Amino acid sequence: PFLLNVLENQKFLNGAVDTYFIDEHPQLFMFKTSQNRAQKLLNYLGQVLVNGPATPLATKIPPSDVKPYIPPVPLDLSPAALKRQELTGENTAVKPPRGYKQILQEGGPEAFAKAVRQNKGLLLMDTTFRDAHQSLLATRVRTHDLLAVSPYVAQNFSNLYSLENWGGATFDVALRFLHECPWERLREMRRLIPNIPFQMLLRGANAVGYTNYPDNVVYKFCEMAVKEGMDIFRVFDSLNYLPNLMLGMDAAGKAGGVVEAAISYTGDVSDPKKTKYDLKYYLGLADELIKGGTHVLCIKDMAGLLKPQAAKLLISAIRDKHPSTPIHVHTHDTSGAGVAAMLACAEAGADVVDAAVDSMSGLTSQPSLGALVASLQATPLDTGIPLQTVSEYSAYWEQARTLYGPFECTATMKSGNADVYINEIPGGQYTNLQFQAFSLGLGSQFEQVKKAYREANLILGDIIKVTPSSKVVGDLAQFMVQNKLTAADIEARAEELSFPKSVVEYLQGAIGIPPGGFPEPLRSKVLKDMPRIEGRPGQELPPLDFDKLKNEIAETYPNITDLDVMSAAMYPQVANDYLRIRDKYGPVNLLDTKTFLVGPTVGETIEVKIERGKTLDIKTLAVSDEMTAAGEREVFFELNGQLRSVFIRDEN
Ligand code: 3PY
Ligand code: ZN
Repeated sequence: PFLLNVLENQKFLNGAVDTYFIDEHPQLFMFKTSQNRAQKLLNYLGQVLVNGPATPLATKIPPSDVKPYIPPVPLDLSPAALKRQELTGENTAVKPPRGYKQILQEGGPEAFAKAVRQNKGLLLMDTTFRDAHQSLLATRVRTHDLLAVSPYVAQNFSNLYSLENWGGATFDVALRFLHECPWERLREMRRLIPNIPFQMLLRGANAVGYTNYPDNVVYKFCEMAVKEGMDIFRVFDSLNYLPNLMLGMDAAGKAGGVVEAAISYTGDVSDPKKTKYDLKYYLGLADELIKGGTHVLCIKDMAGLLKPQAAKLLISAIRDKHPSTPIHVHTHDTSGAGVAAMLACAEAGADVVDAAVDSMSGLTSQPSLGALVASLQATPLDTGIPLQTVSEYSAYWEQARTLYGPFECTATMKSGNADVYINEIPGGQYTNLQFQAFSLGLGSQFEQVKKAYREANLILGDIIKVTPSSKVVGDLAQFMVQNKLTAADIEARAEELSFPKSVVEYLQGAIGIPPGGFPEPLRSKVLKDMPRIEGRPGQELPPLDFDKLKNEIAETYPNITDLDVMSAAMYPQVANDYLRIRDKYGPVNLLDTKTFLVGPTVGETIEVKIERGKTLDIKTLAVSDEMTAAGEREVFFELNGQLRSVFIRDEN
């Protein structure tokens, strides 16, 4: 029968729908399966079979053959739901329990913050969908594997403060390496998890990039994120530079989001000898952020430097001074002291702490969710989450993680390392630097890089280190190791050395002004008469003309959406490559992870859910040994029982 689809539905077009709209009107989402898309996917499979992985793999560990067991959720067996199932082929879970998302929807950010503050037990943010895999698996976890367990999360974790599932490096990596749309990921997670607030990491004026954007880009980005389902914006600046922080906070707040302004933590407040970043510094910053209207205050310990004793001092001091502001603490477990530190935070008055599900926790990721839940059971801070539930969730990730062997940090990292208190390298960067050192075949180089990182930090003025300032320090450290330069060499030869671009730009003021100002005489020696940026870098930038950008891209890709345009505003080249690949290979995000990474196995059949209720069965039959005159190989498939073949240029 002819069915009108959603693009012709007035209610939908007016935006007057909630997340249940899709479930209640499945017929509106029936589009004709595009033969074209199936053909494009065959081209992708052929390409990987003939020429190898289309995305770079980092380790020698292959993706496992496992189909992760997905813990079941209770199904809705009402006649209406069964009808929906018949139409879409998709099982419908019962409506998940109410969560903080509903409190937010009904009362707005202030009511949400109040409810969080009034909660008796410790609340948790689950980082499994973002920071955990950013730290352990090079941010490579795909939408496919996130969505598979999303209904379980919605049913069983309704008392989470939030699920961190977007922002940070996920935006870039989704487009660049996974060839999938980060916006689509957000929208689909929202559809399956209507009850838990979603949280993202916003790099202040750097949004989800590595550079400053014009203000209108940051505002529009936040607006679009809220529209697609984002709730809480953890806003930080890599130098704790207030004007950048305030810009991000204002953008998140104006978009209707919960503002969670973050103080990036470095140094050690429990060490009286470390005076640059002392209690007074952090309390002053907390005052400013609260005065600036943050709904929740975050302590962002991106390297995992907040020792239990320091946590007690810092959190209780902020708690005393600001009794009504919720406090949320983020950390990494690099040293192994993460659980102890988060328990100390909870006892000192923090409302929320971050954790990753057990099988995705530890090392440079967040401390274990199960360990925290178990430690607080039957105490006044009980999280209310059953350990058995955590364990089922963890079992899913334990298996799903094996699909990402090619990005597994444990290929080189075997344990936590308390030397992070000396080098202060943030979690994600720690893993990256180790990978790089080992891939050069020089494990011992990592020791040198860590030492150089510490020196580079001091040369640059002992700065806060988190994206993008951490890259500046990392680049200088690599430069020192490669050129065998000591701190004394840098000082003596600053005028003649050709420093990495990021270092020069940092000294110019391109990412903001560090606490205590720029290091002199280094700055003057390096910059000489180069221009310097005074004040907030983004202030100088002319607004981006989105219409113009859209028209430019539409010349090549006529079907481009406003979301694609925003991706292009963030990452021009990366987004362009993504659009090219999408145009050529279709929805590769729908392939299972092993197939996506290393291609299908000859003789086997894979299932691809191309849309709700429509599945493609693709059997890979053979790759021809012969090459055509044009240098192509023919790859044979059976697509839903019909023989198909594609010609792929052999690039070997
Ligand atoms: C990011 O900016 O991606 C981070 O995770 C910083 O901690
Ligand atoms: Zn982090």
